[in-house]
Amino acid sequence: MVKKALISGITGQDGSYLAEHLLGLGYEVHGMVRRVALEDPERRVGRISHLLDKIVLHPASLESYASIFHVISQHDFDECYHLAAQSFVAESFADGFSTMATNINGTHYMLTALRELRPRCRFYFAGSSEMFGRVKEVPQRETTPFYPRSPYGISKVAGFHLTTNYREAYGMFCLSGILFNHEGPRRGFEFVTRKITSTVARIKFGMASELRLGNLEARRDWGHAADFVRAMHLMLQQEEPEDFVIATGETHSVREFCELAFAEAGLDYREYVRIDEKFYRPAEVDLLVGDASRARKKLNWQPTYTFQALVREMVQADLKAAEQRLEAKP
Ligand code: G4F
Repeated sequence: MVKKALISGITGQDGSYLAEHLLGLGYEVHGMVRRVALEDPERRVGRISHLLDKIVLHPASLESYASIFHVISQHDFDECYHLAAQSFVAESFADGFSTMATNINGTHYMLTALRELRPRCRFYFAGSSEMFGRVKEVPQRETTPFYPRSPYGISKVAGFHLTTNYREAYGMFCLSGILFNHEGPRRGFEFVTRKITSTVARIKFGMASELRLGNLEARRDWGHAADFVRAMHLMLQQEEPEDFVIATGETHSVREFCELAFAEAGLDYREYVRIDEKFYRPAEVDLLVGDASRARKKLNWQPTYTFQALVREMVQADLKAAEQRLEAKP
């Protein structure tokens, strides 16, 4: 029997890679999309434009329980991947109220509707390394206590506990993936990796002269999103629901990312990168590095991309896109 999967946040970086992966495994893939996106597909569903004739999109919003309930009532879903969220940490400092409301209520609505309508549907919650925040141990693993440092991190801790509670209180197959940073050419431009690689390309083609960044010494465990979505699927295939940390186990600074990315385009980052206080955060997460040994052992998962290969792919994709934009100009 063909399995049916529902993905919230299908238009995002992870949603698009996950949809491709599940289609490749023979799934029937459904996605929840905001109505505004459906009305403006060219601009808002770009990452899945190549999949539109293979997937089913449903209008729904994380702010509306009724819309989520309606989507879930339509099909007998086997698996639900809840990826939709306000996911930009800096924005959560600017507007903590809407981040908390959307992320916490959205997760609660998904779980409640599933419990009501599809209690046998397996549920994946997109947890985050931001839940570890001011880290209590290095590297961080499933048993490391949480200490979130942003409204976004706090909202993810709440989502994590909601997911655990539905598993324990109602016996549902619910789990959280605690994913460390994962990037790729489809990453949003507001996140530091894509901000760097897209600006490198603009500098290379004379469309920008500098790159303004905040904390260059912040360190992250950066993997590739295509590797990480494989782990999401594997988690839901376990016999018993259990949470997993997904990470590469390597940590690099924003400065190192800059150095490699500029070098990939034949440039020296020191000539272009300027520090701008505006991009510093009120509270920072300085050293995130994950221990994914549970996933390696139980899911037989491991990343295929090295840090260098990730940076190279992102820079090359942005160089190509910038060149095409230049050629398209009259
Ligand atoms: O790329 P970032 O904005 O990602 P961050 O905050 O680590 O969060 C991302 O990864 C999490 C873990 O998977 C997700 F939960 C979350 O949704 C998101 O996908 O920032 C990375 C680091 C930070 O320390 C930031 O202070 O880069 C530093 N940074 C320095 N200058 C900057 C900048 N970040 C951004 N976005 N822009 C800058 O100019």
